[in-house]
Amino acid sequence: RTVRVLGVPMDLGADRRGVDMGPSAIRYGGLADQLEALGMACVDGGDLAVPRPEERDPDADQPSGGRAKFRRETGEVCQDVRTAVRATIDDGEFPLVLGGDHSIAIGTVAGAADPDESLGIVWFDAHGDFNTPQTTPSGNIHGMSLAAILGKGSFADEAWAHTPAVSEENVVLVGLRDVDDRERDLLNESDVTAYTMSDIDARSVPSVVEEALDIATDGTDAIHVSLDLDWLDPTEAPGVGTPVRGGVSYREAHVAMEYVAERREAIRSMELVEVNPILDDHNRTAELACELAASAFGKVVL
Ligand code: DIR
Ligand code: MN
Ligand code: MN
Ligand code: MN
Repeated sequence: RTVRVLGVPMDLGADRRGVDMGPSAIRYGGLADQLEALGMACVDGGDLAVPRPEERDPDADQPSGGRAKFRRETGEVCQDVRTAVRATIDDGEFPLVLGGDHSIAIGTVAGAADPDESLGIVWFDAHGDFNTPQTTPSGNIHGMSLAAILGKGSFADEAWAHTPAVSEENVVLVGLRDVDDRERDLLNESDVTAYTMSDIDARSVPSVVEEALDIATDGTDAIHVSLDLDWLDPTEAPGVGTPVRGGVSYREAHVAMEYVAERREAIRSMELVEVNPILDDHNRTAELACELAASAFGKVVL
């Protein structure tokens, strides 16, 4: 299989932190070498153009009764991501999208979801990313991207955001430990399945991840895997936009990706997001992202 790497140096979806440098850091971390060592062909599609936040007004063009900073620019970038991901799939290649903040998932999923099919999602994250412009405490779209995909709040009226091919019943969050109050209500009212770190403590990563993959693949044509590096504990992944203590360990992350690899026939697209080189320790978080991608594509010891 040929993997096409698509960089999206996006940092409009959160207060400016340095995740726009994530695609470079992940490339320096040895992504292509890791994938080629598995016998995969790896082509680099380069980076998409993303406007600089300094040259735009975050509060232009806001939804009624809510706030979504850089809404217009985020919509434009996500439409470009959608086009690039769709073209990659149409060419018979596998899209591996490098962030950038997690708002880019709105575009990745829109590109991966064929409108005539159904797409499941497994979303590894410390956060729910389930705010809407009406519930958000920050106005940052990276904390809203999953809600946007599912058409929550005013995203229901935004064609670039809402992807009807994704049903809540086939969406699974894994690793939660930081959820806002109104976000929690929205998540609890939804049909999304959410596994917290407490669930992982009680049941172990293999059991939770296997169940998550069962739910995402149940009756769907394909699945998308979204990996926010803040899913891991900051001791392993310090270089992320919004670190939160109490995440999964190095080994737990690898074993999770090994379970993902067992379903790789069902996986249509994957993304690695929120790597922040400014907070990193000698690029180790980006290197870890490359290693985890290799595990997800089937790297085994023996
Ligand atoms: C917070 C932070 N829930 C927000 N979200 C983050 O701004 O909506 N998502 N960091 O990745
Ligand atoms: Mn996220
Ligand atoms: Mn589409
Ligand atoms: Mn996160």
